[in-house]
Amino acid sequence: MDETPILVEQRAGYRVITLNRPQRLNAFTETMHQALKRALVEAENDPACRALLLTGAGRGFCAGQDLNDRLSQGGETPVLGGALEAYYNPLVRTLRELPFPVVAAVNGVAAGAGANIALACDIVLAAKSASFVQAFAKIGLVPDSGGTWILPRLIGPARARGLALTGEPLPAEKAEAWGLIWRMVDDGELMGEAHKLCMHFASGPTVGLALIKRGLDAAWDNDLDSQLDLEREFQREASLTPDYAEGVRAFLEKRAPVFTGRKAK
Ligand code: T3D
Repeated sequence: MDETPILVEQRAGYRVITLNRPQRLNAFTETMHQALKRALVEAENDPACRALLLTGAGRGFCAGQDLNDRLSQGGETPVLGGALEAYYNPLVRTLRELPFPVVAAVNGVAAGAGANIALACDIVLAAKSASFVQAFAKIGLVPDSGGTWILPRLIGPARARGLALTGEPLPAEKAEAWGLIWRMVDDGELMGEAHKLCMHFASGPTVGLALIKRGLDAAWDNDLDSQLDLEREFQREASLTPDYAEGVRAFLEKRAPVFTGRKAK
């Protein structure tokens, strides 16, 4: 079943990574983590890659950790700190830090770490039939993969607590209404919309977009003064890119800009 736990497709200017263990709703195994890690490193090292689309095969997005690998064996209970350190935490950090936008196309249920990995992406599009489940409490665990950090920031402490403590599924429509995700779309439109967004980003001012990601992430912890300083630095960096010059020229010439995504010389 695990021969190709991750599918990678190269498109013009972006890559599509599909979690591919549909029989288990794309739950994570170690092999799948390793394959995903390789795919992300390759995407990051490819200068032609200017956006990433992450989705799931079959009827689910991802059901988190594959619990078959967590059955206690011979009375030995698995201790999980190591798996977070080795796989889940680096994955979330990588998704946040990739120097281009990451779009999650949540095609079905996203549960446990699967929900929080989706929420770690820059833009979350969800099919109408999708749902987000903080399944952890149902098996005696705590939200991981950044869940305890991102949920209260996105939807406020009361809703974050409700979702985390009950493990109740949150349908896509409500997720959109609560501000957990960017947009819900009809099931049949999900992949088309996700590709459209990636194509847009693939011809965008990539360095500027990467700085936007970093600026917004830093803002969670900064006071206004520090954030203003950071904006000054990032704006200086963005203004040195050829895309800024092109953006201004295109505006004044009343035409669409042609961004290359190149760094400043
Ligand atoms: O361990 C560590 O390294 C620490 C890190 C932990 C991170 C985590 O993610 S912990 C949380 C793990 N995930 C869960 O607890 C979710 C478990 N799954 C579910 O609660 C439900 O499957 C869903 C709510 C996601 C979907 O429900 P439903 O009714 O749509 O589907 P289903 O029938 O339950 O699942 C379909 C199949 O996928 C089924 O297999 P079967 O019976 O057809 O052979 C089911 O067993 C399998 N499946 C779903 N989730 C998992 C799974 N198999 C293994 N692990 C799973 N997580």
